[in-house]
Amino acid sequence: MQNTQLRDILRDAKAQLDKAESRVETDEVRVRFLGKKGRLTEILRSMGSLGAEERKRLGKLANDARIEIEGMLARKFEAVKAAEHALRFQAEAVDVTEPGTEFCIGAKHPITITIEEISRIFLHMGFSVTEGPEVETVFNNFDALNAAPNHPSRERTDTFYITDDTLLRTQTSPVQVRTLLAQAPPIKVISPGRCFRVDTADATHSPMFHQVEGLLVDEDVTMADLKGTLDVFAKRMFGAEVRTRFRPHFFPFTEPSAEMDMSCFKCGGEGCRVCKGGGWIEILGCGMVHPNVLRVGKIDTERYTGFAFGMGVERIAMLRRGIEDIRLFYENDMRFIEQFG
Ligand code: 2NM
Repeated sequence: MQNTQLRDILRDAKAQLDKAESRVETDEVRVRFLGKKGRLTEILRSMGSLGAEERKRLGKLANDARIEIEGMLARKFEAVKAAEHALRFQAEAVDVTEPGTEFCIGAKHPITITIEEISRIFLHMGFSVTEGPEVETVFNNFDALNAAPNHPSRERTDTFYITDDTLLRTQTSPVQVRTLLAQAPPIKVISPGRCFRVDTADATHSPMFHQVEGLLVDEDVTMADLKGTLDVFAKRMFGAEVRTRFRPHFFPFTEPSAEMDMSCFKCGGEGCRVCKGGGWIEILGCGMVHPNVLRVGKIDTERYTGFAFGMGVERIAMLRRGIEDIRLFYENDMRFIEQFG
């Protein structure tokens, strides 16, 4: 009778193992047959009541069955383990020959690069860099800079007002007004930053743009210091071979005032596309600080004089890098931005 039982057990164990699909299911089969309450264990336990002969014979058969089931379990265990691994390897497979996903680490904006290049040159000549707010008072932006009460640049058609006496600065010179109010001579600063003017954007205009302005106040400062400083700047920025010239101009905050041209860095002054045939390129405005401006900072105008200058960063960047449209700086097309990093 136990003979047939053992055969059934072996057949069932084999059938159940054939169906098992995982290590967990395989182990469940082991428990059902070889566990404490397993079918084969029950048989071995029930043999206590048999006679010695019978127990010996059945004991051997049951033991053979146990060994066979253990063997099947071990083989099945290896098989499902291999199958599980194969599945997992397939799911986690990495094609190491595939090109990596490109990731963007960013690049400095060409305006940032240009501001850094300009600043470096003036830092080498002993200037400090000062910054100030983009929202300014009408006083700092216009009154302190000697702009007449009816000066056209004050109009709402030219300047972004926030209230009657606050605005978006139209130049960075209010930073220098702040410096004049806060410090005593000698003063030697440059102020890079954003400026805003009501303007329709085209290839050369943007309502938001950048300037670097400079201010130097000390005893015995003359127009010769201004010319020497700005000539060195032009040569360091555009090449040692460029020459500079100063043309009379007018600004409310300087007297006398001038615009500085440099000989074309492309054609050397022969006349080409870059200089529009003239051989000279205008790069900045400058002048000797108007006494009215110095007096805002309570500076003794008998003892001190100063020079100041201002340049458009976009214009310098466009000239140096052959960029033809100012709007490219503000479209944030990475194909443009990445070319300068
Ligand atoms: C320019 C041209 C000439 C200028 C003047 C001052 C200040 F505050 F000292 F009076 N800062 N910058 C200045 C002078 C700016 O830009 C074309």
